[in-house]
Amino acid sequence: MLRTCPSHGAFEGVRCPTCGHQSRPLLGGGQRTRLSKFLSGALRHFPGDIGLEPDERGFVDAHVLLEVAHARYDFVDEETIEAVLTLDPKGRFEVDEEAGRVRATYGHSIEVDLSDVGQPARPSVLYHGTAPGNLASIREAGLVPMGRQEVHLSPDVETALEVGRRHADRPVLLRVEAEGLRQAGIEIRRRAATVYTCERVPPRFVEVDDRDR
Ligand code: HQG
Repeated sequence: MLRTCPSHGAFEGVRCPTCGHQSRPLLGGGQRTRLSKFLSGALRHFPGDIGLEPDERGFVDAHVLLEVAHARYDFVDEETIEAVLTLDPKGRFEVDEEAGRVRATYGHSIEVDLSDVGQPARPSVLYHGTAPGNLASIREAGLVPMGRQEVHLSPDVETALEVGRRHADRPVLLRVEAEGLRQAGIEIRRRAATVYTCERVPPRFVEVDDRDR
């Protein structure tokens, strides 16, 4: 649930982190999730279908985004959309307030230039959670972007397993030798706090991590 404080705006939790007031509810958990999924889909996968025109870096006009989201869900207004975009727990969205535009920071299937999102990173190891059924093919071809522009990797085991649970109840945990990947000339970028991406991971840098869990 998101709440909002008259003095300090939207916040997550029970009390305003700045003044401690409980203030009023803004958006229920279900509404927040629905809106976040719609915005992610709109910015990553189907902008053209709903009248959005992303520029080459994936930015769309914030007012047009508000209009299409409001047309979809009548609980959406300027305050609710801003709260969902700026308080996203994974940093899925980038809001450029000055220019009045918004983009997704990762996960795209549409072609976009994200070379200025996040920073190049030099982790030694990264993780990836996937469905057991994908394993044979990953052993052969490595990790490839499938429907997206890039391969998505996680900095820790828990996050990777959470990503993997979107695909299977008992996901397989893969360990990616990120250092070797970089030495092979494949750039890794940190797109958001728990999201790293690269163009592909050849099979020699992937191994199953079957630690007890
Ligand atoms: C698999 C979510 C067979 C790959 C998450 C994965 C992430 C292969 C699936 C972000 C393969 C693609 C992305 C190969 C890769 N053969 N299967 N050679 N190579 N795969 O959803 O990484 O919550 O496109 O293992 O948290 O699961 O939406 O990618 O299982 O950060 O913000 O092909 O999306 O973020 O699935 O998830 P996905 P993902 P949000």
